[in-house]
Amino acid sequence: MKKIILLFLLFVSHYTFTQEPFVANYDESKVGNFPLPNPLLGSDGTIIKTAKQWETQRKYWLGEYERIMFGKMPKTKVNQVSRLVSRTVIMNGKAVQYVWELTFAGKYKVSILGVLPNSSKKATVFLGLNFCGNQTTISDKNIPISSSYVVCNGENGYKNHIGDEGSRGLWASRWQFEKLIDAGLGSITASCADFEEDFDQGYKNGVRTLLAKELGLSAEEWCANGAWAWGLSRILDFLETQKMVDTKKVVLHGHSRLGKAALWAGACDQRFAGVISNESGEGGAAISRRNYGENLWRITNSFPHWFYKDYKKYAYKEHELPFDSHVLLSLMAPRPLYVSSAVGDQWSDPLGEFLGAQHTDVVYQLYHKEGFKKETFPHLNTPVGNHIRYHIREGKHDINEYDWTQYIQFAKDIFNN
Ligand code: GTR
Repeated sequence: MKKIILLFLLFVSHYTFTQEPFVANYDESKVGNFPLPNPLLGSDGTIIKTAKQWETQRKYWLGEYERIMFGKMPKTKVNQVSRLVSRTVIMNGKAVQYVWELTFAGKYKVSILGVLPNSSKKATVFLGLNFCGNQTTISDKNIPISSSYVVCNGENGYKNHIGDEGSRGLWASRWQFEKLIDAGLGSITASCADFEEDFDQGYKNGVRTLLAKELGLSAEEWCANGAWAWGLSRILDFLETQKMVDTKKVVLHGHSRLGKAALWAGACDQRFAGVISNESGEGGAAISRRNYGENLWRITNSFPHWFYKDYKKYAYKEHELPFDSHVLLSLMAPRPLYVSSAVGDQWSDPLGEFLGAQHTDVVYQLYHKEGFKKETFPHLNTPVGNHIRYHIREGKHDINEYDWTQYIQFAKDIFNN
């Protein structure tokens, strides 16, 4: 009987706690103190002093991120075969649109879209996942419509979270392909849902389940962000087999939840030449120890599948985390890093994102890369920094033409072309 009463009480307290409405703080005076862990502090208490020592230290941090936040990144390679599905000259001859199909372990299929300059020169490209299917990024009938469950719904083009003909080109403004092509740059994308559908049971149809045996990891040992990041690296593996992309010049990018995935991919895979986090917020570029906007409790309750199961234990105990977002961002060093925010997206904590980037400075300094320490939080629409760059633009949570204008400039600056 006692046991039953105890279980009942546990259930009630759990229910009451999770049902409590979350009220985000937007008052800077209530943010509190948030001393940050030193990325250079080694597990044996010594301070890392050289870039060489940092290579060992970054492995330590990767291990901590795997242990607490993202779970394991598979080490085993799975057989991967590609097939060209279509090649179409578009934009009045300026660009070539490719659709490829990747098959993993002879059974698991993913659709990749490439929009590249129509040139014999290897292209510098941006690589990022999309939310709602490749067909939403550009209106072209040659792009297969994704049949996966996506977060888009209730708008034209979706029924029960599945896209139809009406979804073609719906999110083209987030991709700005023609602008990239006019700048001599290309873009590669795939739907995040091809690796894992974005809901708490999505893992059952995704790589975490259907390739578990081949990858040697069970679904619970990692998370949706892990599956998405893994996918980004597999797309890079594929690009390395193609002659039209310069795989030394692949810049990772991601918006919002997919910005978190891009950061984890960039941390795990140093082949990516640069990384852009567009409004990645909590669990991405924003400092979790700051009580502002979305917090760790809220994100791990709303989206438990995004993170490894242990991450939620740090809800309201962020100060006990061995790291904060500046450590994740430091794992991009010495590569160029761009963090961006929007003033209408206070939920993502713009100042927290800026500070995340700023506190990577000690690590970038090890590589004698211009740090970000001297920068102060900028005015709207005024990018600051060089090798590490940041902007906050006007407008809402989105990735738009203004952002892409900056990212194009960033790519031109880092690759000198
Ligand atoms: C929100 C979530 C954010 C962000 C966003 C998005 O609901 O709280 O952390 O990831 O979704 O991906 O659009």
